[in-house]
Amino acid sequence: MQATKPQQRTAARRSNPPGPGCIDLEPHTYNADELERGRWLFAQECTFFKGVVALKALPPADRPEIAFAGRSNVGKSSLVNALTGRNTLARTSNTPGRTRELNFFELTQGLYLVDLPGYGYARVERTLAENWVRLLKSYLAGRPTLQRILILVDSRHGLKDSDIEMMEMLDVAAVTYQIVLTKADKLKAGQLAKVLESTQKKIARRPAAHPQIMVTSSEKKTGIEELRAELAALADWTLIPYKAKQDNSTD
Ligand SMILES: Nc1nc2c(ncn2[C@@H]2O[C@H](COP(=O)(O)OP(=O)(O)OP(=O)(O)O)[C@@H](O)[C@H]2O)c(=O)[nH]1
Ligand SMILES: [Mg+2]
Repeated sequence: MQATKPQQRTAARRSNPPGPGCIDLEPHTYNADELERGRWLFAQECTFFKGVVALKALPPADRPEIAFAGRSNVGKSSLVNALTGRNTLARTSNTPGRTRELNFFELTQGLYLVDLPGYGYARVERTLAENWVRLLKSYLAGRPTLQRILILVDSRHGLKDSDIEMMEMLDVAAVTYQIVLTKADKLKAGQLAKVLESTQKKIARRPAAHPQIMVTSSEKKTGIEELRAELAALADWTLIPYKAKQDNSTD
């Protein structure tokens, strides 16, 4: 399992002020190179690669993956679209239960984004929901190239029991997960700060939780730049034809 070491990565940023899209107990921001890599990477071609309904159909584990998990309707597919700047890449819907497969999107050759079916939604047929949860758990706990799982949480509702259950499973499997609060446009700043603080408290002692919580709105594009920078650090840059911008200043 390739769990990253979030504490080490965060420590390097501790002296910086907070950026607009992320609020952290240990404030930090992203430097120009991190932001530029994020912008560049997510501006590259991103295509639907495969929809998977059984573990045996997973693509070869040959590059890093980032999975988008969370309860039904929290905005997983919308976030994949906002990050990649495409409105219709991943299918979104008002009706919970829209995404029914593990949808693999290929972002250049260096990264898979995996849009997952939601969990914890009572109206989805029970046997179907049980199958999804079984598939999700086996995939999330056993995929060697899974660099990080984003657990999306609707900022109006905060963490629910099904999120806690997912985190407990990932703590045991030692797979790093990071909380992303979604639909931030639906709350006032004060309400958002409260949800953030209570969520921080709830993840503080969890061994596999990334300490930094991202705050996003796919609708207003809040926090998207920062999340791109955060995720770009997980790509395999040896597989990506990237040339850093030259600094031509002559000071
Ligand atoms: N206001 C607002 N609405 C959003 C945002 N993100 C998603 N939504 C809406 O929330 C609904 C669900 O979005 P999806 O992206 O389909 O959610 P999902 O988590 O992929 O849902 P499932 O695939 O069913 O699990 C849609 O009506 C979206 O338009 C956001 O940032 N702000
Ligand atoms: Mg979806």
